[in-house]
Amino acid sequence: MAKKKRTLPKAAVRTGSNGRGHRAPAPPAGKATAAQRTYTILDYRLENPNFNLRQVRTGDEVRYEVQGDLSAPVPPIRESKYLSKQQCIEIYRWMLLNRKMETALENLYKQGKVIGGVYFGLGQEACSCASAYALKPDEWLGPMIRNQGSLLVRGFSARDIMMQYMAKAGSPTKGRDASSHFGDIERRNVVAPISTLGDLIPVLAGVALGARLQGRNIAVMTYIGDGGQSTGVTYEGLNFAAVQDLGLVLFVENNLWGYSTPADMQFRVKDLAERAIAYGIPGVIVDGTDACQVYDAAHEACERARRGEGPTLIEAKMMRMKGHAIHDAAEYVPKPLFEYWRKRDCIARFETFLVNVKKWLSREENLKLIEDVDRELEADRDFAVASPMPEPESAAGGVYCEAGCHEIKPKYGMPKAKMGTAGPKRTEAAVHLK
Ligand SMILES: Cc1ncc(C[n+]2csc(CCOP(=O)(O)OP(=O)(O)O)c2C)c(N)n1
Ligand SMILES: [Mg+2]
Repeated sequence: MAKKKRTLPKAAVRTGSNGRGHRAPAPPAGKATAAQRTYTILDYRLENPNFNLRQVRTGDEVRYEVQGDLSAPVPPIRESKYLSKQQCIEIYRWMLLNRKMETALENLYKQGKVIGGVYFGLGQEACSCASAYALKPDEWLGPMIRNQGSLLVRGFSARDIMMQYMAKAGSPTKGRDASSHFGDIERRNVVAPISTLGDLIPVLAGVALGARLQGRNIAVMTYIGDGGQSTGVTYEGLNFAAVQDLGLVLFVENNLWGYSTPADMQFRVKDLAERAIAYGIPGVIVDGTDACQVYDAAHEACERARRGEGPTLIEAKMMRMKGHAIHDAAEYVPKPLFEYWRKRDCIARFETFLVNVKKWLSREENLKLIEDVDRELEADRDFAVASPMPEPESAAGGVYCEAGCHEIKPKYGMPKAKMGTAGPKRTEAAVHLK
């Protein structure tokens, strides 16, 4: 297993990738001195991309150029330490369903059948599917908008997701909300995505705390982008999870863009996994286009969570292969960058791994599996298209929680808290203002 040692001063002297970089005085060449500490970031990748983006201004025009080497050969899939043949094939199937469902959604949008926009996780299917696959059914997931594959793994069908995008009466929110803004706290243990970036992190930490109060250490998983990780609430939520040893598995999905802002203009650390050092928790880097690496890191983080040892930050490096949403043609992305990452397509590489390298799927079995996914999807799409829109009279129902509309019960047992006998506690303010 590749281990990367990095001293903090070394990270601090990294020159900014777009020429704006700070230059702290370089430490003496050679070994770290006694005054320098060394931290370890586990790096599962089989390649270390060596390029960055530079902003170029010509008059009013701003564009980005890639600097560095884009010619490196495509790495193989790293064999999993934990996944069986059958589990690998299952993850591959989820990834296919994820991609094909999004292609179907794009077509539905172009036919005018979608209400609102469509968000894509193109190129990120390995990260969504293999991460959620590491959770147990009674653990919790908080997906973001690109993690539609995670929703499939947690038990939502492509039909649910397509109906949601079309605001149909039978969709998870019965036409009340658009895109992937839905969850299921009763059966599937999925917290709905929260638009304000980072807010899912303290919420999921709270879920882990709730489970602990009920006597269980569970793994809870959520995601944040390279852009969203800059928010204050990311720090607050992860720091809270760290000091409370809560089983949060945070995937930082570094897909190189936040809207049209390149990652190189979003942060100065070389790898976002380095942020883990400041929280006092493990930081791991994976190739987000390699399902086996994603699963292994997620599995190890979930096991740590179940042992009650606290959170893990996993940085998954990949590329957002479309614009922010369907309205965005991503013209600002340099074409060679797309070409580089297209060669690293997570599905094509996993397919090669399963069919040619491991020979766990014959060509015929693979074709049958793909046909099977197509058939499932077509049936779901036809059902979704034919299903009715909500009745206008129902619009005001189910928006606010009415008394008794749903009961929130402890999932794992009664909270282990003692009831006091001294009556209500006096507030601090009451004491001070006396
Ligand atoms: C706190 C907050 N700031 C800004 C936004 C607007 N916003 C929505 S998505 C987005 C870009 C997010 O980029 P990133 O976190 O890298 O995720 P990606 O879209 O690449 O998956 C922004 C700025 C928001 N939703 N919440
Ligand atoms: Mg991003």
